[in-house]
Amino acid sequence: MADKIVILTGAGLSAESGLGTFRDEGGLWAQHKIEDVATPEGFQRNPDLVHAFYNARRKQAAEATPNAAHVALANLQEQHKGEVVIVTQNVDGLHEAAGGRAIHMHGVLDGALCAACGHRWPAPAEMATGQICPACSAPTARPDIVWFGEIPYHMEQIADHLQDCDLFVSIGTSGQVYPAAGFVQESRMFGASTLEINLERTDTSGVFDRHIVGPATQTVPAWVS
Ligand code: BV8
Repeated sequence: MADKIVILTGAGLSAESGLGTFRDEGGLWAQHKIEDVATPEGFQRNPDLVHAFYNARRKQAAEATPNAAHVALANLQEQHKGEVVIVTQNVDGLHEAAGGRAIHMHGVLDGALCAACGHRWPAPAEMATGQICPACSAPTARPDIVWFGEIPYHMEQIADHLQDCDLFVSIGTSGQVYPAAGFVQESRMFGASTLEINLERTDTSGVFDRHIVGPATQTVPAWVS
């Protein structure tokens, strides 16, 4: 197994924990238009709808348990002699629930953010329009989620990891959302070998050196062992 590994995870990793993916049949985006629930404009237009969307997902995530793939990745972080960095697009907190640690580039469902002063605090189970920020008292609480058109978190830290990893692994992501979808190319530029683990081939499969196809709860433990 390579020395330093960077692993990008997406919604497919949590699918077998019962959490919906975005672009699969009947996925989250089939039920809602992206621009209505995952953009700052959508939040401005209809904050009640966006809070309802994230309240439902926060409740579902709180009731979900990590699956064998999350546990296998946490074990890899524990046991691998080199460094294992997980960068996740997921906001469900299941990497931590499995005992792992991840860089959350798209935010977290259990976080609240003040749109006025930038203060962050643990989100209540139900967020609502006009909720007061505990730091500046403005009625500007929003989910601490990175929406389309917003800059993902920790991008400099992620770029550093991509530059010095030996192996880049993408697990359970369709590779359609940037900048995450570009990480494979970035790591290749610095000499990393690349592996895609996914239920099926994706639009970016051609860029990867290797592929393992199948459900994450089978493919990830097998790859880690
Ligand atoms: C940015 C919020 C600039 C969190 C999300 C035009 C206008 C504005 C922007 C753009 C534009 N054109 C392009 C852009 C950039 C845009 C973008 O990429 N758009 C796409 C649609 C073209 N990106 C942005 O706006 C980003 N910001 O670019 O800022 C910038 C950037 C860098 C530096 C400076 C400035 C912000 C992107 C973040 C948006 N927020 N969601 C939430 O609600 O959860 S994105 C959303 O998609 C989720 O975060 C999700 O994680 C992410 C990716 O989806 P996937 O995880 O891949 O899920 P998906 O359903 O697609 O695929 C699941 C896969 O799993 C499938 O392949 C399936 O086969 C597989 N699978 C299923 N079951 C299993 C499985 N695999 C294994 N086992 C199973 N059992």
